[in-house]
Amino acid sequence: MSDTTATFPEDFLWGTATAAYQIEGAAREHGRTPSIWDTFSHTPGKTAGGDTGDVAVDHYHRRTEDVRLMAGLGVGAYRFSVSWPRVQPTGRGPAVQRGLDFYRGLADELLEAGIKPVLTLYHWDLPQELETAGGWPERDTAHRFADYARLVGDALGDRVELWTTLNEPWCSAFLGYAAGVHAPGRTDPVAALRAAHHLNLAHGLAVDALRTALPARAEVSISLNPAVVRPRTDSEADRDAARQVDALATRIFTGPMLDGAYPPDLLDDTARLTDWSFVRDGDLPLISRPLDSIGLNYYTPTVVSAVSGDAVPERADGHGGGARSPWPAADRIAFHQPPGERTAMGWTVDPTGLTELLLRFTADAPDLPLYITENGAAYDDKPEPDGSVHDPDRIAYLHGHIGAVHRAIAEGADVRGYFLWSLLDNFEWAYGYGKRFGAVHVDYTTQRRTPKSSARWYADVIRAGALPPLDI
Ligand code: IFM
Repeated sequence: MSDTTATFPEDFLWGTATAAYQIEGAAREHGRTPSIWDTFSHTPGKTAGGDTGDVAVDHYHRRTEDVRLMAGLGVGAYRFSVSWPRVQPTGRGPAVQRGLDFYRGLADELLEAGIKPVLTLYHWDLPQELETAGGWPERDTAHRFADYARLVGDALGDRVELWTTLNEPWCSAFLGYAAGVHAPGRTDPVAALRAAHHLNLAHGLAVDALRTALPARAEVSISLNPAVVRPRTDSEADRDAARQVDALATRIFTGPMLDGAYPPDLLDDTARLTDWSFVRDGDLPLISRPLDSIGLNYYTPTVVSAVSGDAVPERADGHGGGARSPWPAADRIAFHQPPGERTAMGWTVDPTGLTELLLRFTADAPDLPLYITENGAAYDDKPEPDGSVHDPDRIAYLHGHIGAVHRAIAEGADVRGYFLWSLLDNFEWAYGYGKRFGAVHVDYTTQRRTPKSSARWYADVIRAGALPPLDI
């Protein structure tokens, strides 16, 4: 760990991030209809303790308090997502004004507090009716998403300058449709590949819809969670396993988005499952519409090896280790827990992966500015008797990773901002409320918010625009 101060560019954007279903609650208010996550979390056995987002951290009713909290921390930007079924119930037809008003009000409060609103259109809460009609494996869902993008663009284009189409489409496609550990809980690898393509198409169509709806100054982006894949050994077989996982995790999105084509090795690797005939003429030019920046979410690296013979491959890929794999056609690949300290998610702490990721995208997309749109860690934070919450592990994690961003900038990466995941403790999907990612602690009984030591530490970093030597 370096002990010299790392200074960031003056206009570097320091932010925090959340997502609608994880924080809002108010699941049935003002015309909101169920999303796939409402259905999934209400299905017995799908989430830890049967937790749901019905109430979450009640942000829908505490928005003003939460904006005040952020203002107190001095954050320059707030990345939030819009709940599709709140603004366009059932995923079709006209918008509900009250739903849009919630986000217009949020953006206004942020702007008044000097905080830049950063809007994500889709953070996994597909309207259930669209899933019932086939969900992301069906092409029509991409067109429904474009209509929704237009509605939101029209309503918030005057207030929001930085737009993200999808958050982590890998999770939507592969955790949702192959592994079944996320909503909608399907376990069909071909459906997952179809979903990935239709998410790509949805992104491209939404970019067009947003360009029509938004003023020219608006920036349009996407948040990906590329895997930083490392072969366990330098053997050819392990390196090939890493190549295969890289194609399934990252290039399945960046290929069509940045280069206008699916990687040939991905098509070969998955050929025994599908001929990809769901990709139609004209799709790829749409998917590769120019972007203004790329958002990257990073938590931990992935270590893989090739498995020979009949051995059952280890599946420590950090995605719940469910019975079904999220990796189509990769059944002879083992996923290993990287060595080192772990967070409460069991994810190994390794900031070097973040520098590596930023430099890879600098090489692959040299003209596109980058943002870290998510980075952070869950720990078992417990309030002290006086109510304060001390989380030195999270401070160390953030210190290491913000340092890794600084290193990447020093090596030439054009990184414009960093968004800490997450502002608040919240509903951590299938893990429920047991995993706390917040810089601000939430007492789930009283909904009381208490900034943890890491929040105060982050506020100091923001104020200084620099990373101080680690002193905890
Ligand atoms: O909580 C999630 C978030 O919704 C998406 N990215 C990863 C986070 C931690 O698991």
